[in-house]
Amino acid sequence: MTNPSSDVAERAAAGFSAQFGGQAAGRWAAPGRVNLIGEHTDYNDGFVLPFALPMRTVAAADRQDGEHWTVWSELSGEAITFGADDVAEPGRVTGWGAYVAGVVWALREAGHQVPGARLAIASDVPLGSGLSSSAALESAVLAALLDLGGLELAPALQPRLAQRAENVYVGAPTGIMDQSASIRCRAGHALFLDCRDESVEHIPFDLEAAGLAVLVIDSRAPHRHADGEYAARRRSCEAGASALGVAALRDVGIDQLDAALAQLDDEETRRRVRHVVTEDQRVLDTVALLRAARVRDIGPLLTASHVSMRDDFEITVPEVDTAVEAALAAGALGARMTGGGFGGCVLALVEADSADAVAAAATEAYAERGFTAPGTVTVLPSPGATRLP
Ligand code: GAF
Repeated sequence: MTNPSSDVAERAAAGFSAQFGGQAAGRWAAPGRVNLIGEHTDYNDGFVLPFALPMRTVAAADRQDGEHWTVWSELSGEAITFGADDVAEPGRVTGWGAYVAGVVWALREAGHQVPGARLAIASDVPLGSGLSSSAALESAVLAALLDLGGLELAPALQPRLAQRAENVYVGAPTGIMDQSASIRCRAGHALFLDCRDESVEHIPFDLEAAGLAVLVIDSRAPHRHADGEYAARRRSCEAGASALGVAALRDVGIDQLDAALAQLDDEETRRRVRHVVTEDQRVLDTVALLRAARVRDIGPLLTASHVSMRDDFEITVPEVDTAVEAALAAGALGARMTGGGFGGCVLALVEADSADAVAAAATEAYAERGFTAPGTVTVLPSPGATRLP
């Protein structure tokens, strides 16, 4: 993983000039995220607590005549153009361009007059690491198109639109967390999101004041059937809710968990339900501790979340478990996988002065097991999507 670079905005602007000539009308940035706690709860109408990363995706853009969108990406090194026919229905643009076309499609479907545009995209959000590079791309493009077109869409309504781009146009059945984090997070805070009504509370998460750091360890594990397994977990949760006669697993309170589990015949469904119900409670407990400025005390909740993902939800892989175990053995206050699973990143809450030692311990544990060396970086809660000056 690269360290957050400050020049991603300059790269987008320079890419715009090189590709299209002239200056972009503006630059819009949207971050990736880590989820502090609350995994696979969003599509169960539950609670999540992500914060935005300093790594972000930037779109340098201006309008162009007609219903044409031309998008250059630093990563692919190529420009694609699509028109009104391509956004008339989902699926016509594929690959990375689908995330951009999907936003245009979703805006038009919601009745907005989307201006034609030229966009140059640069990003330092790592791809395929479970840090929401897709949501960052969607959110940066959405911010650019809204501003360029003078379109009115309240920030609280933007995540749902970006999620529709991903769910319907791209075809990935993800929840509302990642787009909400990219658009609605604030610097120095975690975003406590109720995924049922999308109400939010910005919870102070001042790591520096507490003498703490969040270390993100990129497991570099190859994603193993992540899309199919994610969809399978959703189906299990829906089956559990249906068997229990509730609209969503959010409706099973922690006090009702034992009774609910006793009603379920299938052992796998029982474990999936137990993860979601206990994870919702861990989010609420974490929020209560953070409100009381007891940041260190959230460590055991983070680790309990990991154990639940490993044993009940079964979405971890050996590289991820190794990173968590090594971090804890080296003195981390808590550690867990973050994101959808089957690879991706681990976050460890550490004393600020022990971040290097915990990172070194993870690297050593990987070497002992013959895994590709992990990426390590410390991160601070950063701002959500914004137009850059
Ligand atoms: C992925 C999804 F995109 C989110 O909606 C969420 O379900 C997460 O996995 C698991 O918590 O990031």
